Amino acid sequence: SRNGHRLTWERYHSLDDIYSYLDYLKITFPDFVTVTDIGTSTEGRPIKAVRLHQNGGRTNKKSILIDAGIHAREWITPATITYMIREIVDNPQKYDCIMNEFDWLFVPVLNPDGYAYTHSNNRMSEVASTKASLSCTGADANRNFDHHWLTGGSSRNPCSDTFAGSKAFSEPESRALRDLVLANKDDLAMYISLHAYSQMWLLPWGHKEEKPEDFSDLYSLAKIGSKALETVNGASYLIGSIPDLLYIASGSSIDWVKGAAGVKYAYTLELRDSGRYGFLLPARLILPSGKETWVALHASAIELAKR
Ligand code: ING
Repeated sequence: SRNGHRLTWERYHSLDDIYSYLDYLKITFPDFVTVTDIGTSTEGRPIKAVRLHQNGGRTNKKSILIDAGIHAREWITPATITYMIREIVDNPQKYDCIMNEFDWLFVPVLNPDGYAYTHSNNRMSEVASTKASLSCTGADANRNFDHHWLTGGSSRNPCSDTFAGSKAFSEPESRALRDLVLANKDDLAMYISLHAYSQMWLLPWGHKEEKPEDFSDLYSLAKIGSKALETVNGASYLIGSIPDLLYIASGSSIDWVKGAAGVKYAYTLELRDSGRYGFLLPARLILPSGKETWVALHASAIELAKR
């Protein structure tokens, strides 16, 4: 195409389109973009990570890690994450300051099997690691992490949408994220897992109602991010712990990243909308979502650099 890639942010794209975009980035911005395979999905698809960095690589910089698409049907999350990548690579001067502070690591589709499956078969499949609850195959990777695994809000039943897996880290998707985090453990300043929907900025813990002792630090940073987000299109986000705003959920990525890997700032963003369209968010809302989410994360990164 005219741009050298097929992504438009005007409709939801296939996994192939998203992965070709990552190849395009690698070729077009070799000094600025590194793309790596961080694992292989249950059905054999690569799980890819993108690192945006200045001066051709890692120095002693801190990193910010953002993932999307752990849940198959939450299509706005890969669309939003690729929007943010494009915003940075297309405006390097504008983001020189924040790129000077942090490397940005993105996992655009943590669950490629599920994403592909919701494009070809069942749009509403939630299941994380493989195909669908129809055949009772596949676990919820966001219940499969080894921090208080299977201690509430997840299921032993392989036919459940919240099946925790046969054991902690039974799924290659959760292992891929685990290994990426461990490989960057000492550098990670913040981790954000993108979900949909509800318009919430969620804080740990998921497995219990009790708050971490640094909850107020996490809360104040979330407040800065969500305020910035609201300035873009007026969308409002609730901020709070997972049980306070939703439900108890054990074995999630943010609980493991904070509780086991020790990354202080670990969040989940539930992107648009607040329920009108839910998972079937119209594609015309990709751009508003991308813009406001990026403004929010950019503002929180600027604040984080001061802490
Ligand atoms: N939401 C998340 C879920 O996996 C969540 C909420 C986030 C739970 C972080 C635990 C930890 O249930 C969606 N929309 O799936």
